Amino acid sequence: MARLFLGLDSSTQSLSAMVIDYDRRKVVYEKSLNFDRVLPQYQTQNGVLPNPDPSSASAELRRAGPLVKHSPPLMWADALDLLFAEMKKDGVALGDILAISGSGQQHGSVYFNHRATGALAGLNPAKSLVENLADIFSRKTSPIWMDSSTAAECAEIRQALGGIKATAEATGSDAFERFTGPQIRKFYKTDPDAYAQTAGIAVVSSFMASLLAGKIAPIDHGDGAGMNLMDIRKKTWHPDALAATAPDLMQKLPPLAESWRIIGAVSPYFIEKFGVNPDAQMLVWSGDNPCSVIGLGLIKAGQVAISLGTSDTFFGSMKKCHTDAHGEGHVFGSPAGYYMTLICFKNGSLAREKIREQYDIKDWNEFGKQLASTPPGNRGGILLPWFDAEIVPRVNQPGIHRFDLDEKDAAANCRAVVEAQMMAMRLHSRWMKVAPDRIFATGGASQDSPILQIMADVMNCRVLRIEVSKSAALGAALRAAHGWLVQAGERPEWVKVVAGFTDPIPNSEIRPDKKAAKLYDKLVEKYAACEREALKQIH
Ligand code: XUL
Repeated sequence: MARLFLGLDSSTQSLSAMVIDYDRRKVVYEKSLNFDRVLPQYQTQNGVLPNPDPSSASAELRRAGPLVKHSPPLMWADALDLLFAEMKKDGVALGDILAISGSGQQHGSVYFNHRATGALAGLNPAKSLVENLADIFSRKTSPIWMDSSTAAECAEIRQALGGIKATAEATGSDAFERFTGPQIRKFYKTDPDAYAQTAGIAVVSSFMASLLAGKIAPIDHGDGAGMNLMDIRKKTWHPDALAATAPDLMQKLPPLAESWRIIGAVSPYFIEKFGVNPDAQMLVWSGDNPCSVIGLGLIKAGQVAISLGTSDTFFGSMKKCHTDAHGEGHVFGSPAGYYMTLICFKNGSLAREKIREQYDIKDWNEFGKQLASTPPGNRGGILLPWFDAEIVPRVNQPGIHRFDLDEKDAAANCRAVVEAQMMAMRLHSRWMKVAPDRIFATGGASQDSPILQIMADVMNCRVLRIEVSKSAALGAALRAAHGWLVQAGERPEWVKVVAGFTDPIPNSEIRPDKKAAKLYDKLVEKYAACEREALKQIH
């Protein structure tokens, strides 16, 4: 019989399912439900509650400013019901699924009252999940990763822990607005009564796992590190971070667990209602980035992937834990063991598109031709493409800065935006101390070879393209397979688990041009000086 595993991905905008046939190395089913489209009654826009929204369920949101971004946790539960109903309708062999795991958007938090444990244990299949769970929340809406309203709380936590470097050393990251700890602190400060009524706090991944397992689920080391609450080295809750965040927090947090741990059986709700295999094992869920690390095949220390998407993301897999003293990058636990790093550059596609529009370049093919028509190093011209406030380096005032670059020269500006993005990645990933022998490139812009050539030259490293549009859901399914095999006593090696699912596209390798690479060794220093100069002007 086929060994089938289910991976779910609860992202900002949608809930997706992927079923893999492990022995055939094949994805056999994929489905994605877009929250705005299938659940319009929650009135979200791209999965997020519009703000301020007079009809919003929560007084907290009605008072909120534009930096607040929340979503309704009941919508996520509703989507889970719908997705299982779809899978049943589509004839997915739910009765043969051996294990289930999942991925959740990172940092978002869910607040339970004292009724949650009982309600989860007694889910009634004659009712919907929404009917079962309507009164288990002490906070109606959940702050998500897009929320940046906690600058004051970040400053307080950072100060209590001894500054940026010490906070990163302790928890894997500096205090970030979107991270769960600062969000919990803000809730405690602004609504102490509701905080006191809170019996348990989950992150999105552990919330979804709790629904499927019918009990409060642990948080894994990937998502625990996205909270500013976990000791990144000991992988236990950090007492000082908890004390800096809110009172009695320890009693409200679930245990931490390795992401290959089995939580238990699937709740009878899913077995009776949708025909899920009664012997299926529920694994701990993780965050979308830790799951993507598996879905991209980054299972060996030192491996690196770059995703060129709306924002550009630099992922690395790391054996020994180094944290970033400047507090720009993050260290999370990796589901493959060891650690993973993540650096998020906000001005990714956004900046490339802005330049394309500004110079009236009709498509990406034409953009690629402009790149090819200019020499590597751009004759020393540098552009800092901070069209939006940037995360790395921290730039809170958007602006475009040019050095030795003629604004009228379309081709030079196209090259400059891509070179700047690649040099920023090289510069700001130095703290990770990884020297990869190849980089996996993914995301929309990774289809353009001239962009990847610049990546290879700036990084002085081979670049291989990898086509994984649903890396988080795939990573979750592969984690389900791995956890099940561990439980079965098979001692699976990650290399074997991911083989055939995450292989690079054949013949996609791009090699660095040695002359160009030498030139960038120098130019990256000029780029760093330009960043320093611009930051001095801004701050
Ligand atoms: C990572 C982050 C985002 C979310 C998106 O730190 O905030 O990538 O995980 O879902």
